[in-house]
Amino acid sequence: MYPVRLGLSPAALCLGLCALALATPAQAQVKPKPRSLPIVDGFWEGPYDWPHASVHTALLPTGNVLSYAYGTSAIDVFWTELDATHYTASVGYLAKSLFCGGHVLFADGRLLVAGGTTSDPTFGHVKGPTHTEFYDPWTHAWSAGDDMNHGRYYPTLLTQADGTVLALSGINELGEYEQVVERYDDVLGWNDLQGSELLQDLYPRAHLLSFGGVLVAGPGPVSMLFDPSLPAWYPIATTQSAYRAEGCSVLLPGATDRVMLIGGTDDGVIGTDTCESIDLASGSPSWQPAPPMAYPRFHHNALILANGTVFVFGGAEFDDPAASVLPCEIYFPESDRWRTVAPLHRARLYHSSGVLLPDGRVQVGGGDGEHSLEIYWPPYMFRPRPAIQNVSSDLQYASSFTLDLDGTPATDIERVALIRPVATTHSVAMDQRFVELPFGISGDHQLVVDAPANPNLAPLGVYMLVVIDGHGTPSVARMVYLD
Ligand SMILES: [Cu+2]
Repeated sequence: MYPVRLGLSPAALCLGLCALALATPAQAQVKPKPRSLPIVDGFWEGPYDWPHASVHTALLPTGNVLSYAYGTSAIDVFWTELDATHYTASVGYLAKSLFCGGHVLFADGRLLVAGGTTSDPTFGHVKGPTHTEFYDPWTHAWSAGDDMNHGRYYPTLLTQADGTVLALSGINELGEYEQVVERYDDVLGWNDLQGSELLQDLYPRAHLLSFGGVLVAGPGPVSMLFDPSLPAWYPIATTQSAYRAEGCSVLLPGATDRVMLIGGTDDGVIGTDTCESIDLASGSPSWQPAPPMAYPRFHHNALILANGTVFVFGGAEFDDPAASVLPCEIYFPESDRWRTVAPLHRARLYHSSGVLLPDGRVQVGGGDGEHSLEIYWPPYMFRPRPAIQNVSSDLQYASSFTLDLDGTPATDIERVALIRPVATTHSVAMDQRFVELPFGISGDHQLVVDAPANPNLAPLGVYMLVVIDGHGTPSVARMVYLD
């Protein structure tokens, strides 16, 4: 491993930008033309040169960010761990090719990576290995996990209520679509769910719902509901768009079991700006049109921000790098509207990824051949922010806990939420969820908060805890463990 150092510290940057923001209202009177301000549109920091294209990016419980890519052989595969606070990175090599595998933060805080690719990606990678690896964020070391029963290239991993992990789909070791769903349990290892066979798309858009069912929302048009306890599959609804390949699917904040599909491509050539959503809590769920984005996109990513809005970056309007979409967009679930925000510095297309950081910024990297990293500062980074002074880092299901605020009046707080750290690749943010918690005021600067009672709403494991004020401004997150 060797260290990498980036140029600019967040503190120095904030000082510069805050000065810019403060200087502006007076200028606005003589210059009414709309202009981009960080406090309105956010700000993209960077780009920084990076040792690899970040095909896979995962937030770790330490607050550091792990990313990795591909190489011409397994020993060529770089990984990096970035300390996004101090802007230092460690770089190493993977023992196995985990490129195009699946990943989630396991319940114990290690990153579980399953599958990958067995052959040189430049010559077509058509077989999936059975191997799995764990990355330990505290020792910065990889170790081999149990082999799956089936090889998987382009699988999705999804954490269940009890912290076990499902592996869905992927191309197996024979080069065929793997139809069996298997489950990882750290005592029992990997086991097939007998009777779970279903031919699925690669990297299925899977979401755990409040009643324990799993919605697989494409990218194909027929949305399936999977009951892992039986197991059994049921067709639940058909999308209005035929196909949403390379599009995104988000379990929406501010609702239970509401999922939105964002963009994608039906033919692999032309992207769509259309979106649609489904409410699985309704009696007869069906896909309904949602407001379109300002730009058609595929190969984009959609990440839940710290204030419960949905940030979309990257992608292209059609299959040409010249058609890259640099402007980004934020969806506001409460008002059901999109807003276009600051443009990326670099195109973020196929094999790009990103994660929400604990301080509320978004780290973005990759795209094939794009050896760079840039960091989005959402508009809330430039507003006065509420702050958490003290909270237990170990939360228990169905119990309340006190949360002390640092100077922020308790009456300013409108929402308290747990945000699951994500691992992203191929437009899929595995395990992404934003869980709102009921709370009351127990002092001038103190809240009493109810931890989730239903583990399907918040599976066992690590979360970022945030408080959000009436302006939609979130605090810096505290990492907590829910069990
Ligand atoms: Cu790939």
